Amino acid sequence: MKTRWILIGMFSISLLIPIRSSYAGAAHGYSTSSGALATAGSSKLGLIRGEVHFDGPALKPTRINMAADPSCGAHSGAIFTDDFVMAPDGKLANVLVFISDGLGSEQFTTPAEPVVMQQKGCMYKPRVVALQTNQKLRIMNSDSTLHNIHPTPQNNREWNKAQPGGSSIEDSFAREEIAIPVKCNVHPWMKSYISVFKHPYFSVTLKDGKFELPNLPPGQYTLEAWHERLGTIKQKISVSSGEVTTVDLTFKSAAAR
Ligand SMILES: [Cu+2]
Repeated sequence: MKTRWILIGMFSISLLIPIRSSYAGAAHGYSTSSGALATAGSSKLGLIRGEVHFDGPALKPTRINMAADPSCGAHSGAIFTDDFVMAPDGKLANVLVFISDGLGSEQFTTPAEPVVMQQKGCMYKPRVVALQTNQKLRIMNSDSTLHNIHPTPQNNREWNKAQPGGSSIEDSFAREEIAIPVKCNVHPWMKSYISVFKHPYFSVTLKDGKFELPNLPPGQYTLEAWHERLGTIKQKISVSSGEVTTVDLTFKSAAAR
């Protein structure tokens, strides 16, 4: 396969030799409950799998002072934001990886299961959240203190809900939008990002940097990766019938802020 490199500003993506292996879709445990089609005409579905890395020294996270609210709970030692979480080997967490182009007008079912985010120790867990349009987002308050969850979207209805300790609320977003900032009006250090997609082809990395986008119809796609301090990288990628395409993405330290 001929691969094309796209550089966007200071960011780059590296496609290490695309490795193809066969992929059996739902038959091998990739459920289609997310709404993706089980087949695309006579073609078998494909899978994109990879890891996200950062090529420089770890960025310094910001220190948080929670003294204003003692009921945020006992934290051992200094508290830092989780806006840059990297494993010692350079694998990067809290990266949103998604298909941004190539799906055409395909319609996808909204999953019945909610996506859950926690407020615990006056931090959002996870910090980077993704879900489908109109899918329920369940927000738990595991603390004894009052939180106030307040997403500030550009392309969706804004909502702002006070949440007493121990309570849980649900809401949703009707339109696609990447990285809606979320704040708590009570605790100024609390921050998270919610992304909303019309399709199920997205993933947020954990500390192992891994992502997987299963059940993709064969075709040409644009793959994007977003990190709150490193920006966005993009790449064209080709998915073949019944095959796994392996791609590793690397954020460059020059892009950091
Ligand atoms: Cu709060």
